[in-house]
Amino acid sequence: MRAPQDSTLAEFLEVEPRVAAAVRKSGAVVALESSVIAAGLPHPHNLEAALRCEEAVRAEGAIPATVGIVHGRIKVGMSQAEIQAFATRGDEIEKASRRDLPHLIAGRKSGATTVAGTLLCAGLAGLRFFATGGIGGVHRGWQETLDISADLEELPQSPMAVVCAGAKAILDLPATLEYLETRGVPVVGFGTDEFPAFYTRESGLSLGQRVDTAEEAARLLRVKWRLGLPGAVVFAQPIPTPFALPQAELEGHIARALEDAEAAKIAGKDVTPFLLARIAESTSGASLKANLALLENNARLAGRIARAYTRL
Ligand code: PSU
Ligand code: MN
Repeated sequence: MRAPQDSTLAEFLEVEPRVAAAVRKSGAVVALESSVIAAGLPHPHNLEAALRCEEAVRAEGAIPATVGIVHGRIKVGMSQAEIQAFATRGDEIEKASRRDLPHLIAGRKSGATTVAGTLLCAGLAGLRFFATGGIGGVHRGWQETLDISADLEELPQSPMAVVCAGAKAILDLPATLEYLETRGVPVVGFGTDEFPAFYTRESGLSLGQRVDTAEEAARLLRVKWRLGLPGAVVFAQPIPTPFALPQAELEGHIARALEDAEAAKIAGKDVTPFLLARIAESTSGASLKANLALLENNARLAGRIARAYTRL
C-alpha cells in the first residue's frame, strides 16, 4: 500500500492529521463515504447521518474518516464544514467513482465519493475499514444495459473490510452475489445466514459464510490478507429489527421507481441516484429512519471490527 507521505500522492491527497496518526499507530480508522451525504439522503437527514456515523465510530474507540473530493483534492477525513457543505449543496457536488477522479481533480472540482470512490481514496491513505449503507450492484435488466456498479470492480482490488446492510432490492441481488463470487469477494453474513436487502433483513439468498462477533470478523480478515488474497471482505449486517420495512410494501415502491426510471430514460451514473430518490419520496418517513439506523449500526460495527483487528 502506498503511504500518504508519498510525494506524488501528496499533490492530490490530504489525510487529516488525526486520521494519519491513527493509521500509523493502531490502524483503527473507519472510512465513510460522502455520496450518501450529497445524493443518498435529503437535507438535514444527510448531515445527521454523517455526524451520527462519525460519532458511532468514535464510541467504539476508532477514528472516523469521511472521504470526498474537495476542490480537486482527495480528503481522507473531511472537516465538519466540508461535510456540511456537501450536505447542503449536494446538487453542485458531482458523483465520484473511480473513473471520475482524474476529471474532478484536474478540474479542481468537488465530488462525493461512492463506495468504489471511497474504497479507492481511503486505500491510498492506508485505511482498511469502511462502513456504508448499501453497496452498489448489478442492476435489474443488466442483460440489456450492462449496468453493473463500479463498486463490484473495486471490491476485488481494494483490501478493505466493508460493512453494509447488503444492497437495495432495486438491484438484481442474485446476479450481484454471483458477480462477487466470480471476483472472489467473500460476502459474510454478520449475525445472519442470508444476504440482507437494506430495508429488509432477508432476501431469500443464503450466504454460506457467517460470523457473529467482531473478533471472528477480524480473524477472517487477518487470514484473508495474510494469505495474500487481494481485495475486500463484505460484512453484511441486517438492519436493526425495529427499523425494518415490510417486504411486500417495498416491492411496490421499487417496481414504480424502476418504471419511472425507464419512462424518464434515466441512464448511466444517474440511475442509482434517481432510484434512491424515488424510493425515498414514496416511502417517506419510515425509510429515512431506517436508513439512518442502519448507517449508524454499520459504522458502529466497522469501528468494533477495526478495534478487534488491532487487538489480534
Ligand atoms: N445504494 C444505496 N445508497 C447509496 C448508494 C447505493 O442504498 O447511497 C450509492 C453508493 O455511494 C454506491 C453508489 O457506491 O450509490 C452506487 O452507484 P452506481 O450504481 O452508479 O455505481
Ligand atoms: Mn451504473
